[in-house]
Amino acid sequence: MSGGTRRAVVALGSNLGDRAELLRAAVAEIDATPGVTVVAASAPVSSVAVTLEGPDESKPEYLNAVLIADVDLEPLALLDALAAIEQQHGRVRDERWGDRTLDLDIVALGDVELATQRLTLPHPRAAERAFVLEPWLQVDPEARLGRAGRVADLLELLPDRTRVVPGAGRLDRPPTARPEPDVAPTPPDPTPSTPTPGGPA
Ligand code: A4P
Ligand code: MG
Repeated sequence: MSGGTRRAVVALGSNLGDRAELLRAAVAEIDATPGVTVVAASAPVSSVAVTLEGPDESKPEYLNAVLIADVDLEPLALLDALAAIEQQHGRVRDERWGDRTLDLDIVALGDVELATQRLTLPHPRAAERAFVLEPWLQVDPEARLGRAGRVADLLELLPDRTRVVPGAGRLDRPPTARPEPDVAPTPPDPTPSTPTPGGPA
């Protein structure tokens, strides 16, 4: 039985390697997954690593982002597809909440509620994490997290904030995209340049 198309919210995180490039590649690969179409992806935000002992500034900082996608897969099939993308990017699982090249979590999948060994939906820790809620609000200011309520209200309750990454654009836009210059480019010099005889070769 298929549940039809559902709107998914996926959280991306990386604190090892070329973090921005890893997030950008992951967005493209998720979009290329059969049955998944990315609708929007936030800009990356930066935050201190949260470990099982609490925030740890001695660990590499994280870049996090959130994407919204339309998904025609069952929940476990989406989890498997995301795990395969993590693996392709060298994800190693040796420590819970340990450093990682790429972490892809399903924050929510439509209004599915699940609590199995492999998958809990909505994600049980999303409401406590500014590094999930802030980028999510960027792409959906009206977002709601299941029974927990409005994401904007949940964020108000959190003490921590993420930092904007200077120069980082949204991950659903090409990295080379630049705003149009608002001054006309300088016209070429009207005097044609002639090679100087005997000048440097
Ligand atoms: N799993 C259950 N529910 C889900 C879900 N909704 N989405 C299971 C994805 N996976 C889900 O995850 C362990 C298992 O959770 C998976 O095999 C899957 O079956 P994992 O990615 O192997 O390990 P993990 O990420 O270390 O564990 P966990 O408990 O999922 O960690 P979190 O809660 O994702 O936290 N600090 C900052 N600043 N930024 C971060 O992104 N991330 C974490 C990981 C810790 N600290 C961080 C960040
Ligand atoms: Mg994970």
